[in-house]
This record gives sequence, structure tokens and C-alpha cells, in this order.
Amino acid sequence: MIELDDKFQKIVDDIRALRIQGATNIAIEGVKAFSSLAERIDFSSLPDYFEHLKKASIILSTARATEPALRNGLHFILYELEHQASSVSEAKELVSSLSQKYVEMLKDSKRKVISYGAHRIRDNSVIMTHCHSSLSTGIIIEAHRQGKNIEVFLTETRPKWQGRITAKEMVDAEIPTTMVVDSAMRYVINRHNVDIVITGADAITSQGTVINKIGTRLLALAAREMDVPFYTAINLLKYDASTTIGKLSAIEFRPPSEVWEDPPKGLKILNPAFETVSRDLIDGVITEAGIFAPSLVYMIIKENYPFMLLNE
Ligand code: RUB
Repeated sequence: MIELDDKFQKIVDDIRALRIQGATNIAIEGVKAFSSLAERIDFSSLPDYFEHLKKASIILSTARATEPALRNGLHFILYELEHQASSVSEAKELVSSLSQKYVEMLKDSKRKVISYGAHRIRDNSVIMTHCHSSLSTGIIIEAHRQGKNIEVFLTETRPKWQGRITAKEMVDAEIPTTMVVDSAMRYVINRHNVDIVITGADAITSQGTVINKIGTRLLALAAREMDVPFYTAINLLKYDASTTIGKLSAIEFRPPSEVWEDPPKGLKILNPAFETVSRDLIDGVITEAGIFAPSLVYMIIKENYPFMLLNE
């Protein structure tokens, strides 16, 4: 175990406890924390410095198991440092510009996802979403800003209530919004003329399977039953490169106490944070490279982000 300073440990704890929440925010705050740690620590030998950074990167990337956008950022910074720096001081000079570059890639891809996604929303639409995804809320708010008449239904998202973050953003933007309990998601699609479902995602695999908050597949199944198009708003920096070589994406399980703090003795509680949505349930992924079928993801990654395929 390495010694971590309080500043770094605080970010790791905030990510674990969901005080920093949503894949894009986690990736941005995670790479910033990594870069500022890399500037603070002192080692006379470059291999020792890199060894320390690699351990720090593992601690950050395992704070939440299902967050490839953070993992890809840390790999990107470490890979470039190892290839460009020949001393600790050179590495320290480089690290902040590399982390800024990755943060800019995340922000730029988010701007594009929001712009393309907003085009997809028709005037007079009823939109349904789940959990809190800054890409999905960005799309909805942009469509509203463009003067489209829209209405939103959202789920509360048990057990951590991320739907409330989405609800506040929608209400602040003055978008007519209704919240339901998670188990009412099919009811809403059936009875409230939902035109389009848009959710975010934490990860996408080489086969085009998307991973997002638990409940997302149920929403996709309900949408399919009623022939309502289901879209995933995702920047491709969330590609899980380990799936290219056959590994399975990890699904994070969180503490049972989030579901019930004081359960009766002997009760087992399962608290999966995420679940998969197969590509056949997804009409399109809304990405920075455009809107396309999820099965095309590997080809697009190869063209746009070849560095990710060096990770594993
Ligand atoms: C959040 C969640 C979001 C994705 C995408 O889960 O599932 O849909 O992270 O977020 P949690 P974004 O609250 O457990 O982190 O679109 O902001 O990247």
C-alpha cells in the first residue's frame, strides 16, 4: 500500500461515496487529482516515480469499478509520460498539460454529444431518462434552449436518488418535468406518450454493449415493447478497451447499507450499481463521432482513439 496524501485521498473518497458522480465528472476530477499528485510527490529516480504513479492510478481507477473514462485518462497520461519524459522534473512539467489535454477531450466530446443529441429531439416531444447523466441532461436542456417544446419524465433512481439531481436541473431550466419511482418506468412509457428515451452510460464494450445505472436495461426493454426509440448518450472515451481482448466489463456492487441501513438479521441484500444494455435494444449511440449503431463502436474507436487500444 502506498502513502497517499490527504488531498488525493479526499478525491478517491468523494468518488467512492458518489459525492463526485457520473462518469464524465468522475473522469475529470480523477485525472486532475492524479496530475496534481504527480506534481506534488518527489522521487529522485524516474522508475520509482512511475511506480508510485501507477499505484496511485490503480487506487483511483478502482474507486469505482465501472468507469473506463477515468481509466483511459490515467493510461493516456502515464503512457505519454513514459514515452516523453527522461527525468522526474520533465515528467512533472508535462503532467499537467497531459491531464488538461484529456479533460479538454472529455469536454469537447461532451459538447458534440449535446449538439448532435439535441438535433435528434423533435419539437413537441416527451422524453424519458433515468439516473443523472450530464450528457443526457445537456441534450435535453439544449433542445429546450433551441425553443423545442418538450416534456420530461424521469425516475428517482434508487438507492442513491440521482434522479433528484436530474429533476433539479430540469426544473431550474424550466422544463415541465415529472418524477416517478423506478418501478413505474414501464407505466410511464405506456401511458404518457413517450417519444424518445435517452440515458447516459458509464461504459461501452467492443461488442456495442452499453453499461449504465441499474434499471437502464428495464427501461430499454419497456421502450422496445412500446416501439419507443432508445438512445444512449456516451462519449467514446468511455470505451472499455479490455473487452477488445475478451475480458468482461466489471459491474460495480455497492454496500447493502445503501439499500437498507438497518435490515433484519439474516436478510441478504444485493446492490448492483450498473447493468448491461445489449446493442439490439439500442437504436443509436449519440457520440462525439456522430449518432450510429452501437455495433460500429470498435471501428470508430480504432479510427478516432487508437491510444485506447494500447491500454491492455
Ligand atoms: C451515473 C450514471 C450516468 C453515467 C453517465 O451513475 O449511471 O448515467 O455515469 O454520466 P453514478 P455522464 O451516479 O452511480 O455515478 O453522462 O455525466 O458521463
